[in-house]
Amino acid sequence: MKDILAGCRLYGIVDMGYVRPDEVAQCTRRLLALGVRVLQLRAKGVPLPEVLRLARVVLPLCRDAGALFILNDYPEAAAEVGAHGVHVGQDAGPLAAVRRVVGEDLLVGRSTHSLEQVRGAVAEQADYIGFGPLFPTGTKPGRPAIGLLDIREAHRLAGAMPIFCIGGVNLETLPAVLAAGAHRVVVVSWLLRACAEGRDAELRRLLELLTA
Ligand code: TZP
Repeated sequence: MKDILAGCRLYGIVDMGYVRPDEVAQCTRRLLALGVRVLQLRAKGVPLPEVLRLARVVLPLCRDAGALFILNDYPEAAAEVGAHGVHVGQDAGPLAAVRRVVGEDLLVGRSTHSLEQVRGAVAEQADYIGFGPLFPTGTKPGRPAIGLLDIREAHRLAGAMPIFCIGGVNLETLPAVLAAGAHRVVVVSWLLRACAEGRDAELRRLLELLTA
């Protein structure tokens, strides 16, 4: 699992803020067909039984594609459905407590929004971190953007721990994000829209930029 994580340049999220429940399977298949090999289900505000149901739709598709399935926010549910990992925010408490719930085999990712939080995630031995939001984003409304200036230092602090830069990343902003030192990104709204609208040339270009 760690090899897939380390080799991943594009982390995709099936975000229920953008995807209708009846579109989840198709959306997952599109992201996987594009080559996404780390895929998260993010279902903020969705009742737990429905989160479990959706997770059981996405997980086998990921498994068949050799991709990692990460559940956002619900360690117990991640363990219950047999996800490859769980992703938690700063409000989830110590990662040691999360690991006690999910066990040693699941990957644990942490959102970070500052260099201080990166240091914290390194000390807690997260398996990977998200770092952002780099730009203001409608996916996390009201969350202040942290900009690009700390990306290089975040990588220095994180050493071998994979960092996925997130927040307002799209075809237009990606060159600046990469030039600022990012190696890996999470793209949420732009990717979901581009996949749904079949903007294949733009999607190819995004992948080219990431793998160049
Ligand atoms: N965490 C920090 S920014 C963000 C999350 C989940 C949302 C990023 O979404 P988008 O649509 O790619 O800006």
